[in-house]
Amino acid sequence: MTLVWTKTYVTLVYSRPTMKVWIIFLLCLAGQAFAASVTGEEPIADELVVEEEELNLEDALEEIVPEGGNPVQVETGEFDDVIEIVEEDVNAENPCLNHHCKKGKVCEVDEENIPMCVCQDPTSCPESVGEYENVCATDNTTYDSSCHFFAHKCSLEGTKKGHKLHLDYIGPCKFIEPCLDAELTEFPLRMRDWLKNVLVTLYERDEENNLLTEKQKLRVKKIYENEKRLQAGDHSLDLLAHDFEKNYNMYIFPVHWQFGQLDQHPSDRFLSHTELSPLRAPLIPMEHCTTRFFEQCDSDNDKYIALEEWAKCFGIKDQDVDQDLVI
Ligand SMILES: [Ca+2]
Ligand SMILES: [Ca+2]
Repeated sequence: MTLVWTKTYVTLVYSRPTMKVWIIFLLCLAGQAFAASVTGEEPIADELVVEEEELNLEDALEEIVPEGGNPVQVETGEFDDVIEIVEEDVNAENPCLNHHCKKGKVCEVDEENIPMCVCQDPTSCPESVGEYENVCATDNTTYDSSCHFFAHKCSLEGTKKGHKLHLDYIGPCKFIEPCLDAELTEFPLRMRDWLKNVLVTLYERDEENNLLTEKQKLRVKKIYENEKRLQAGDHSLDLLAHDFEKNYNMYIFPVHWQFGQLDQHPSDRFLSHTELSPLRAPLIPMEHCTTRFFEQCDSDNDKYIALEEWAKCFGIKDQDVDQDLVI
């Protein structure tokens, strides 16, 4: 029952244009960590290294994160199947040039040369080149790529079935073992520690990259200094639990921070299924408690995770939930 808390960050980059999905998987999995086995299976890092490029965090951030951007929020729009932006047509010859359609749709012009978004034909999606492009949807069906999935979802638009259909996780559908109660209890413990590690690492590497805002840096500075005082090495879950109590304050900001990274479409202090996807989708195949965790997080069962619900899931006390920390 020992977790290996190394700081090896594995960054998975799905670089095909079709899937500009970026799962910047900062899910370092805190190096074999977050997803490290409590049951003795192989560290997930091994599973992660498919045929994709493995980059170190620094390289990946330089390549992917726009200046001033935050890696965890990068390209979350890929999962956003709600927003439709229609910009003014500035090109008379090709009205579709600046007419953006949501995922699953493509632009076509009607008889009067007016652009409109229509469902994409799945056969027009680029062929997937590997399993890592597959996605598993909530209908337990494997789709070749997210393009294929969203095209299919579009074809069901207006139906109950279509409304309920979501991208569940990255990769082909597979058997995900049931999450036991004891494992569910450990999950947030490991996750909040992982969030803290991600923040500390961003802070450490922030000098040139501008990965955090000044406000965020101020918050993380304290955590970073505390972190330095803690001994590096292997930590048992017991120790982590003890550590959490002792260093409770260290976890308050990282939990709020992650919420803010996800709460973008719209930023309303509620996380929809779509907003959670950038975190959930890559995590589910590696962490079998992910789905159950997020389900129970939505304690009032309204399909949205409110900031208060989120904080509670990670053991943050009511009095420490602070909207101002979502920065
Ligand atoms: Ca939201
Ligand atoms: Ca809720």
